[in-house]
Amino acid sequence: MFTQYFQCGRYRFALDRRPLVMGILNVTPDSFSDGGQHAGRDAALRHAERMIDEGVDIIDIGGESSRPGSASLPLSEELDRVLPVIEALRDCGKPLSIDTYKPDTMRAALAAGADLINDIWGFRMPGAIEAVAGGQAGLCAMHMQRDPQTMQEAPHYQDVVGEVHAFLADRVTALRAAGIEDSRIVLDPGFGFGKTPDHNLRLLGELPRLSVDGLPLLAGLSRKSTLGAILGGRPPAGRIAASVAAAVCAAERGAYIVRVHDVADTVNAIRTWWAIRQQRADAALQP
Ligand code: 9MG
Repeated sequence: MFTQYFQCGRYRFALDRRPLVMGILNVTPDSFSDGGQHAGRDAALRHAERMIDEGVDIIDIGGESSRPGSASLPLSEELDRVLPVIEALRDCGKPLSIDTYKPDTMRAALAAGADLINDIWGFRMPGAIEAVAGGQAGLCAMHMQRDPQTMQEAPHYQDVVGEVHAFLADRVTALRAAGIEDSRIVLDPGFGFGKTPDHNLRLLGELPRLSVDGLPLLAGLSRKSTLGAILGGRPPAGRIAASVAAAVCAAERGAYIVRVHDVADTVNAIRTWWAIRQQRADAALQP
């Protein structure tokens, strides 16, 4: 049961390496933090190239916004946005993640060359587990209370850490029941998905308790509103230092993947933190 590596499609990462930096590549005209500037294939590809130069480890491609209040995108539109980007980046040398909860998009993305399925619904949609069960793709199962349209309407928990952990344990059971190996699974508490700032800070503080059987954790706090709240209402573009600090805090608490907008700053911070932790300057240079 205990796994030593994370299988991410064509790539395999040791679990004792420095945390991986997942760069966000939104192919959505209404993205809350980049103002839609990467909409369209060519702009997305330029952004991906820049992230690769900056040292990204995984590229997370998303066609549908999941910001609070956002509505779902028709399947055909999601496919039109993400498939050309996956096809163009397939041989870029980095694992490609697809941010989707739709089983049909999962299948098409895997056929086009995606290495990881990042599902904010935690593979709860009918047919989602069946779509990903075969093969070697990594699977990120995230916690969300309610759905993106309603999740920030007074989120409530008796015990946020216990409830999120129980949810993640349930998803692990469902994935294992479909024959999926532990080495393919990553778990995510879903910062900002049906949580107040205090819920998010509690989850971050207690992150080590959220893993299930030592499975790796992904943390996504980049530019999120909790950081805006901490900074007295700063807009997303003013949350970069806070995002980097949150990524390092998450790494310190055991996150194996941090999902971020600001790749260069996060890679530098994570490498520096890792070198300090390893007490070896050359640790920062390792991939
Ligand atoms: C798509 N997306 C937006 N925020 C996210 C987060 O925190 N985790 C994961 N896995 N995906 C996210």
